[in-house]
Amino acid sequence: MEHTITKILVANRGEIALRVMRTAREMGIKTVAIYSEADRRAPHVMFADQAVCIGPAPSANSYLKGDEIIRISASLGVDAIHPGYGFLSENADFARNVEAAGIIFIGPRPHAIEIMGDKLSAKAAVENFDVPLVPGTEGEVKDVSEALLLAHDIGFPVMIKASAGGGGKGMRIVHNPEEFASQMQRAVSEATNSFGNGAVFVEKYIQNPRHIEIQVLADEYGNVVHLFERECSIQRRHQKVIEEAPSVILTPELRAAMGAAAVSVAKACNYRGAGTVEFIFEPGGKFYFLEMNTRLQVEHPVTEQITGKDLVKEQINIAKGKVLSFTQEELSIQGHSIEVRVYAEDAVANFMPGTGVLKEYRRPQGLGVRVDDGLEQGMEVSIYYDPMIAKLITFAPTRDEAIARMKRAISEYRISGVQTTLDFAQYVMNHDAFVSGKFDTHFVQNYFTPESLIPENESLEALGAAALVSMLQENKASQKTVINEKPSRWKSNRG
Ligand code: MV4
Repeated sequence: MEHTITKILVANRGEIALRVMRTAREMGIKTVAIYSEADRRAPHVMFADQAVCIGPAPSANSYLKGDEIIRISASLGVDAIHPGYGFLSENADFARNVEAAGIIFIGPRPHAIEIMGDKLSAKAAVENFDVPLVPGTEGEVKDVSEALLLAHDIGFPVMIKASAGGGGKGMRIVHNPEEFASQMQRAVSEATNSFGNGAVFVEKYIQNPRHIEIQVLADEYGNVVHLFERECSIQRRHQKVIEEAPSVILTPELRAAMGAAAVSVAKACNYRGAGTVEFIFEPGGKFYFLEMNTRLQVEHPVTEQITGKDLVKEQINIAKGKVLSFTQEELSIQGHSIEVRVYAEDAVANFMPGTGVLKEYRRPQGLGVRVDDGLEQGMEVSIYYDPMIAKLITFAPTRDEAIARMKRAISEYRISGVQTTLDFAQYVMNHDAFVSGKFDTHFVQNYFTPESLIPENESLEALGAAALVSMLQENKASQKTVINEKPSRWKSNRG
């Protein structure tokens, strides 16, 4: 059945709210923004056709007030709610309440959100669908000595994972049998405290994997396609920092096999909408399903660049009840795309989040450069929300050209008032391991130290600790200066 959508409320803020509204407008759909008191003048509010303040800055009092958002939607004649990512996007109860109010939830069915929200139920769901799983326990392990026997069978090192965890939360690596019992006890109590669900399971620990995910789209009628992979191995403490598509490591055969596995995962939970199936990829070419993210992801633009598809438009058309307008065979990869997440963090100070006013904010432009952001010059990066300021995306015919374009775009970006991770991203773009494509999820840990961002002729050894301190202070002070002189290589975007 087809539904009409003439007005969408975007239950989110920042770059993703703007991203969704842009497509809605292109489709002739009216937009409603919700905003917190801290976001009164935010670009997503200015862009929307209507905007409603829903409370004070803390998310719990504003962007997470699901029932309030539904009430506002009903009162404004909203046909559909787009949740973006984060906040309410993977909340099955919210999705259920939206639909119960007679409003379309632009996303999967609540049932699929629930199944994929729990790792054990996700594994159980895909069991009969020919999806490769990391060797491990059949389901939950409760008895420690029984679990230890299973761990021996699996072979050390193993990983203990909380079923209710996700995105790296509630995981423990166990290298030898002696530490197994204590680690398992800690894992269970941690899971109980953090998630209210102490269920854990054990898997073989894959030592040096790459993190590769597949974008899928599914319509109401069981048609499912994949839009190839995103390489997300460059991350720090489970926070992705640089993503790209396609991955240098995949052959057409592996790509087709991972794509087919991802489609199977979607079919296993009767998926609808846009979703992402996460895999770990072992050196040698084996890959294993980890989890499915039942939302539009931060890094979706790189997929849009290489496929030419607007993923938000596809989401909306699926929500309208339309049949997918293309088949798998009609999809192909054109060119290469890289995304750098620009965080208000100080990479030199262990990526400490910073706050402050964007004194100067000038985006790079030009061929093959896309900036998805949600702030303007003069606005404040506050403590209340995610420190991601922007996503800088480049697109070019080849990977080398996409890297060159990214280096150019980073050097063109002007941000002062807050420290950003742009210089860190430039470091990665220049690193042999990144350029050659020979990297894994340990890239940051293996290659990055604060000294990486200090020009070679001023290395730590040469400077001594006292000199380093004064140099860092100088660096801080330079935040307040207008850039007109040519700063040194790595400092160029630090102030
Ligand atoms: C793993 C793994 C290795 N072996 N599971 C990380 C996030 C969550 N989706 C699952 N994750 C992983 N699960 C097994 N059996 C490696 C990761 C992993 C990772 C682990 C440590 C440090 C960085 C990582 C980055 C991506 C994935």
